[in-house]
Amino acid sequence: MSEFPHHQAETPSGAAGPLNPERRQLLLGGAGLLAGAGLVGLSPRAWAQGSPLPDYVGWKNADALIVHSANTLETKRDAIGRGVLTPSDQLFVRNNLPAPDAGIMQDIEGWEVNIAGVNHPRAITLAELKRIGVETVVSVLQCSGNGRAFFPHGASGTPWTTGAAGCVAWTGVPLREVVRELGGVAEGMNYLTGTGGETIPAGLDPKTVMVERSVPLAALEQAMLVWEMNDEPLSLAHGGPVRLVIPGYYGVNNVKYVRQVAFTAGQTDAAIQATGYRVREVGVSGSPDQPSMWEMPVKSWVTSPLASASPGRTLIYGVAFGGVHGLAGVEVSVDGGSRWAEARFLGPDLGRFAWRPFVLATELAPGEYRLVSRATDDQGQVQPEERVDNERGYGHNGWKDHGVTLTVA
Ligand SMILES: Nc1nc2c(c(=O)[nH]1)N[C@H]1C(S)=C(S)[C@@H](COP(=O)(O)O)O[C@H]1N2
Ligand SMILES: [Mo]
Repeated sequence: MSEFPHHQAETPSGAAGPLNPERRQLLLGGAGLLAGAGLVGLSPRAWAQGSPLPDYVGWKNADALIVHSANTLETKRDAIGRGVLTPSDQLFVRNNLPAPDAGIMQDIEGWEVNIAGVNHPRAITLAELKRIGVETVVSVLQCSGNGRAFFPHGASGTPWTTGAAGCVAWTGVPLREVVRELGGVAEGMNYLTGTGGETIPAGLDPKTVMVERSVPLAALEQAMLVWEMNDEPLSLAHGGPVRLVIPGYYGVNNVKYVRQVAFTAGQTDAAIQATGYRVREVGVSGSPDQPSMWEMPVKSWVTSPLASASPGRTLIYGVAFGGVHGLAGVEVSVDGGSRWAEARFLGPDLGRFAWRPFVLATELAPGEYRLVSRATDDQGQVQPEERVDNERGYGHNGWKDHGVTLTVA
């Protein structure tokens, strides 16, 4: 991926396109203000005065969300709910770059995804994708940094606790069907590389900020190009018109506003891949030889009750998932992990990549309790007790830190 392919939205001359000169001027107009903040606010999204949410996520349920920044919204721990799917208006949002202008949603059927590294490469519109095939897959969407707030070294990045995760239904076409249409993957390709459709502000080296992620070619088995989330057209906030979804993989690999999917021999040299999202010891910088945030491991946490309860019968709720593997079971402890009881799943099993709400009914006398949960995947891998400390606070699935202290009185 040596070149920076042109943005599909540059082509239309629509007034609201991201590259419309006036609009662009507007976006960059605030750059001086942000210069000291580095990449934090390349171009802030509009945010109506007094409104609890930025405009592009104005349709969300503000009561369910913690607004870390205009580009970073977390679902409150008690807002996950007990349903099998996370309501769209409560799902977290994470943008490394500001979301593209809403103008890209004006002609969603005409949105083009360039497919490269196949035997017959070409650009393909959403209208065409919809004619190739369709499937609905339920998967957990979880940011690599979910649980970062529990790392004691103060890892830099958003201090997510549990709410940079949700479980949603994606509808789209399996990428392998698109690839078959285009003659199959070209020889010698080892990775699937997706490129996001954000406009890169002028004057910046695209490689330093662009969202371009490579995953091992094996992920083609489950990769999808999706246009619906929870049975509704994919919103701009969640990557519309078209998003690359890799069920079982961390959030960052699920490239929003995808404008290119390329099969490549090596991984992209974009910073977000080469040095970002790399697991390494505290104090060490990122480099391509370190593990990348790809497949998600087994994880669970309690969602209710979170602080207090009345004595007597208590229902303890939570969510559990196997990540890239299926989920086998989940246990709950009310004494910080000394004794465990098997919890019961709530609602239907929506497949290998979905999470499952769970519940355990128990009797609690007045006192203080430490509620923890521990899931096991279908490969027999058990959620570990401890986190693995690492520089950026990635991949925390340790059950101990995710516990809650409950006062029964
Ligand atoms: N194009 C693009 N895709 C992206 C991102 C982004 O900034 N731009 N952020 C990634 C990260 S880090 C995460 S955790 C998820 C968040 O998905 P959501 O905003 O739909 O919850 O999107 C991923 N895909
Ligand atoms: Mo993320």
